[in-house]
Amino acid sequence: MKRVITILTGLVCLIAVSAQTPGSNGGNALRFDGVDDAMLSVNQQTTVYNNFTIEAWVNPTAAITVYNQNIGSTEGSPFYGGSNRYLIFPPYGGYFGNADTYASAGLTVGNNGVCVFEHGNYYMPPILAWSGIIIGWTHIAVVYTNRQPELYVNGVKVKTGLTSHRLKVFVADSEFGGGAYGHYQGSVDEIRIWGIALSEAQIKERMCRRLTNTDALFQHLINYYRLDESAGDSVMDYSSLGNTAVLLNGPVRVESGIPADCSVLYCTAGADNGNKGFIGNVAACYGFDHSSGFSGYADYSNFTVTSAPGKLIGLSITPAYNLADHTGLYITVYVDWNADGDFADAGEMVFAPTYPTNVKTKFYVRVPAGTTAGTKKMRVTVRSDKHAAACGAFGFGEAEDYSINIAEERPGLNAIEDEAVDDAGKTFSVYPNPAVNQFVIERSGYNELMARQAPVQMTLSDVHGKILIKASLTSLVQQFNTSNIAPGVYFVTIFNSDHPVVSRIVISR
Ligand SMILES: [Ca+2]
Ligand SMILES: [Ca+2]
Ligand SMILES: [Ca+2]
Repeated sequence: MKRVITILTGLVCLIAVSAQTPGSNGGNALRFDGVDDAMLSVNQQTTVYNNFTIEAWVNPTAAITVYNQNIGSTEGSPFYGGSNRYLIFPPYGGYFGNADTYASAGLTVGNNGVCVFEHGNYYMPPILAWSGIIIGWTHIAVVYTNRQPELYVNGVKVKTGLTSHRLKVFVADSEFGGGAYGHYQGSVDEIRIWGIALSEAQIKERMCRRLTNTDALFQHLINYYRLDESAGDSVMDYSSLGNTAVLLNGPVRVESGIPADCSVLYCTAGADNGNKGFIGNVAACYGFDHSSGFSGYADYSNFTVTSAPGKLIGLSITPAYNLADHTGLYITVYVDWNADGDFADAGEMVFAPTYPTNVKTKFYVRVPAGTTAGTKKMRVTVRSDKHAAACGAFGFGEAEDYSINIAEERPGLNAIEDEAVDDAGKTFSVYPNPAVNQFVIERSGYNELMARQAPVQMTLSDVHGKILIKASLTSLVQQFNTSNIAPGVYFVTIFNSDHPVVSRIVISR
């Protein structure tokens, strides 16, 4: 049972959910079933090697095996029993003249990463391997420069591969969707293969729009599949080479999910394991109250809370568990206040309690003065071992994205209610009671930064006045270990402002 020492005055929430539909500017796309669907070009280029670029928009729905990258194995072949789902399968090096000194390069793509494989005689190593979250439509580009691949995700370089020992590494541009060594599962759109190594700027500048023959680099395109056809068994190549491709075993035409507004594309983030806890609920006063299971990463940006510059937003995050391992989760919340596509600007980490927690955690975020109107992305993360960065994959935990809409005036609230929210900082809860091996003191009404800057002291004492625990409350939610304290009646004293408040707590086993 939860005991409230003083009465909470603020945090009056009304819940309303608004939804917005993401747009698309990609026309049609193709979805491969991961079993036998494929798309074969009539030509495989034999003059493009060592420097080239493969890029596409992908939305994979199955995992791949992400190996440790190396330059000497045959892990891309079926012998190892891994799950190699080839978005583009690399033909055997012998096709280009010499299987021992040549290779070609293709890639596997899953919702957990990307591997680039080279293929020659007893040679099929993952020369680049990246573990990361790819959920929802995502742009990927593999750039080979002097036989060394680099991977870009949403226009940002995320991994550098090893330099090939092969004399020539040819681009793979004929077997899309995979083959005997494993099939890609998921959707794909805007496949472009270039005979040159594109720079990051060149990728970013082109990834979010269709290309025409007026593009300054158009002459270097050797395959360009828009995949916009609505029927038929072939797809057109919009490069000057006319490498028409035919569809095998019925890839399905679906609506593309290339974002309508590509000016702001976010880094990916998320975890691959929820067994040490995940995000069970995120709620925003006057906004939404959203529960979910474990998905590693999930985009809930259709859930929106509206606020205004200088105003507070009341939020809560509740960890959830499938297993008994409740060792606690570090909560970290980011907001891209200036909407420039990152969470790296000053003040964009808005909440990061220093202690891991198992319990519902309430806090307030104040919208910076001068924040422009419009939708801002909020990224909520929990991680078992430390605070999660805003970008990148991590092991145990979860990441979820939500939206904050900034209006000129916050609807439904006035200044008096804001003051009430600030006053709520004198509220402390001690629970559970009775406690077994731990109890928690939860402090409401302040954001985490204010809690750190204005710590208060607490003691746990027995009926004779002997102090057993003495600590500073420097976080909104703080746990105390009672496993070494004998069962009995105790008193928690919190020295808040002028007068201490005392709560009776029972420890029982
Ligand atoms: Ca398309
Ligand atoms: Ca979740
Ligand atoms: Ca930013």
